Amino acid sequence: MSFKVAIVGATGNVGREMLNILEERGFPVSEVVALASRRSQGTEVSFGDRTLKVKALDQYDFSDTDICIMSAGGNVSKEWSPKIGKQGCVVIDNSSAFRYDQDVPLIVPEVNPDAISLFTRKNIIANPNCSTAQLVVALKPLHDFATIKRVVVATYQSVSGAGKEGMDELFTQTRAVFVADQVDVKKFTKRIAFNVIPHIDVFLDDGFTKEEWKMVAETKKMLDPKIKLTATCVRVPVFIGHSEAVNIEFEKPITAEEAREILREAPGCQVLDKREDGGYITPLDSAGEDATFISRIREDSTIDNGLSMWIVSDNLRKGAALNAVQIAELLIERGLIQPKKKAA
Ligand code: 11C
Repeated sequence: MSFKVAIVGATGNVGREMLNILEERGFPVSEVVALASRRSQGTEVSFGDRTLKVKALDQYDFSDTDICIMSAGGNVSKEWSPKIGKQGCVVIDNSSAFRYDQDVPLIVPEVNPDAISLFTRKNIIANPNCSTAQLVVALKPLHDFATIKRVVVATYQSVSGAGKEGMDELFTQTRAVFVADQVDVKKFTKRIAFNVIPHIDVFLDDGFTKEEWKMVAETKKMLDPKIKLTATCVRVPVFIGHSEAVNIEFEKPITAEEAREILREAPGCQVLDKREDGGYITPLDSAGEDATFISRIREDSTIDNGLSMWIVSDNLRKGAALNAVQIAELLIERGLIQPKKKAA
């Protein structure tokens, strides 16, 4: 059984990673179609050892396509996902456009796989924000053991979360600091090279940013609406890999050693926690990896049943492309999708 898969936003950071991951994991494809805006039509992207020519999204007919994985931003998704879904093609959307819609499941397969069956309402499944995806992968097994009451998280998010332009800006500014008089600021609100910026996405009325709000809303939707969470999201001059310093208050007692053991066995998690020089994960180490890495697990004696830890993952993979492909795999595993075209 194999499926016709379309990738929308195939020329972007996440779109290219989606193509890599489909190939790496041997996803059962009968055909892969790379789509983007008309501006990118004809651009070449790689799928394994094949080269795909990008086609224009607005000229493509989805009626014989089984799965569409979208990574083209919220506005494109708002316009196109419902139309594609109505053509009987299941949309897995990486944008925030439908994440908070109660008729659209928001899925991290290690966390809430059973919620996926709801997708039939709109034929759309949402992929979470990268900073939430890695957080809930690590929180879920701990919540099952000791019930989380409250989470305080500070993120250290790489520039690739802001797309190729974000990566280009870090590169260009870093070089300009050494070789040019002028350092231009375009994508971010202040210089990112040799700096950190406590601002991701737009400001909301209460002083939090939308990125911070997303972490709250998405954790509640996927893991447990009773969990209280507060976040400070910060952009750092790192190309790939989001890091998070996390403090968790539980209802029941849990020791650092118990947490370490639980996380060692948990799907999608990898514990790297030696209390010695270099015995922890950094974003650089996480780039290109699938796991959510957990380090620096320790008891917080300033609260009852408290733990602190450091969680890092490749934001383009588990935070985006890998999770989207895992959702497609889950649809197949559960028999929730059949190819429109039967193999000859
Ligand atoms: C960032 N987390 O690092 C964002 C990117 O809602 O899917 C992803 C935004 C989203 O800038």
